[in-house]
This record gives sequence, structure tokens and C-alpha cells, in this order.
Amino acid sequence: LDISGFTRVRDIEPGEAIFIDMQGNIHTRQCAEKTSLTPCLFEFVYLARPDSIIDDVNVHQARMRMGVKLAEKVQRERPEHDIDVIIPIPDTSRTSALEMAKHLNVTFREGFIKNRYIGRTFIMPGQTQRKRSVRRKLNPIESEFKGKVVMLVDDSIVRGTTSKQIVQMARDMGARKVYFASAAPPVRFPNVYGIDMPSPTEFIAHNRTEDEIGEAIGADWMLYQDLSDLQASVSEEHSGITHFDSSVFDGHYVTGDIDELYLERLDQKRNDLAKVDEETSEHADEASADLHTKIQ
Ligand code: PIN
Repeated sequence: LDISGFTRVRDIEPGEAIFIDMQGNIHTRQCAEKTSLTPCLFEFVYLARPDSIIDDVNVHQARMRMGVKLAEKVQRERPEHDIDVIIPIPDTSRTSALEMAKHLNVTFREGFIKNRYIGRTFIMPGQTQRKRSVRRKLNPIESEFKGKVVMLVDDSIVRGTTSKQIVQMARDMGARKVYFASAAPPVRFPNVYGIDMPSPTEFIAHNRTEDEIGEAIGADWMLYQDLSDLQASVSEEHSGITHFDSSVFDGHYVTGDIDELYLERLDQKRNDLAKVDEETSEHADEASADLHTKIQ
């Protein structure tokens, strides 16, 4: 909105509806009886633009704090760590990775160059196309990996398919050890509030511990952000936020109306849609791929 010359007045309250009529008059109304401020935590991790301000919290700064918290976790878990270089997986994780490196006093380097002519992987229908495109999308710079202990940083791991390929790329480039940090905790539960995610059985975290996830993506050390640290990264700037929707991480659904049956039905529906997705993918071109806005 600021790009278009608007100024920010205030956030819309939970349960509030705003209607602007043709004369530009603003009408607002509280439409829910019982409300609570529970912002979506995943917005801050990845979905929101870094130049957004949500509920008075600057998304860019929240991501910076996520990087500091990751660095603190490294210091807690391995104070004598041997990381030579911290490399972000473009683009979202850059903000966290840079702060993490600064806080640990470790070199930060760009190691993957994003091919700007290729569509974002998550809009590609069908797993095969998605797999193929990661290598085409990110090209590693060999000199940043050769003989080094590298810590790769991503904002989150969902399916883990791209993470696995990226770890392999780092090894192919001659990295001595490959560590992997995620600015968000493991994604384990489906989202029912508007983010179209794969079925939970497709999550790499499904039935795996954090160490097992590390093994599955081929990393020598897997470092996940703690949920409490992620929440603090956001709420430190706005003490009025005491609760988040963090259901994808902890399975707690704030609306209180989500049960096993609901989740099963949702999964079934997604699987049916996925089948259609796979069938149409063979003939899909970039334009129709846009219709499948899925998060990986
Ligand atoms: C991509 C942000 N981010 C990258 C989205 C990949 C999970 N994926 C979530 C990591 S960008 S996977 O920065 O906006 O370009 O775990 O499903 O393989």
C-alpha cells in the first residue's frame, strides 16, 4: 500500500469487517462475538513480504530476530562449532541467515544463484516437474563450498524434497560437511486456515524426529528453530500478541472446531485434487501452472 502512496492507519481487529462505499466512506463493524488476536505465525516465517507490517510487527525485523535465535541455539548446542560459512537458500531465508552469521561472527556468503527466468517451484504442478526445476532454479557457486563446513539456512522445511537436493548440491560442490538450519520448527500438521499445503503424510517431518529429518535430507547436523523462539521473534515487537496460530507446528487449532474427522476429509479432498494435478501436469504450461498455487 505504501508503494501506491497510502499511509497505514491501523490494523483490522480480529472479527472486524470493513466496507468502503463508492463515495469513499468507511464503515466498520465488529462481526464476531468472541474474538482474540491470534496472528498466523507462518506469515512471518515465509508468506508475508519482508516489507510488510502485520499487527504492528515489522516482518523484516522479525526474520532478523529469527536468525539471532538460531545463532543462540547453535551457541547452546555446539559452542565449539566448526561452521566456516553460512549460506542462505534464496530468497526468504537471507534476512535470518545474515543475522545468524553476524551473531556467530561467521562469514556469510551467497552460494546459490537463483535463475530469475524460472517460475517459483511451488507453482509447478506435479512432483516430477517440481523436482527437476530445483536444479534449474538454483545454481551453486563451487568456490563457496569446496573444502568448507557449510551451514545452509532456509525459512522452513515442508516436503523436504528441495532441501534434500540442495544438500546434495552442496556436497557435489565439495563441501566437507553440510549443516542445515530451518528458521521455523518442523511443519507437522495441516493448515486449515487458508494455506494450501501438501498432505501431512508428505511432510518430511511425518513420523520423524528432528535428527531423523536431518538424516533424510542428508545433512550432517539439523538445526530447527524452537517454537517458543519463533514466537518470541515476532511477539518481542508487540507484547500485545500473546497467542499465535501455530497449528502447522503444534497441531493446536485456535478455532477449537477441528477434529480428526475434519482433517481426514480435508486430506482426502487434497489427494483427489492432487490426482487431477498430476494428470493435467503433462499438458500444463506456465499459464495454467499459475492456477496451482501451492506451498511446498
Ligand atoms: C521460498 C521459501 N521457502 C523455501 C518455502 C521446501 C520448503 N520451502 C518453503 C523452502 S522463497 S521443501 O524464498 O520464497 O523463494 O521443504 O518442501 O522442500
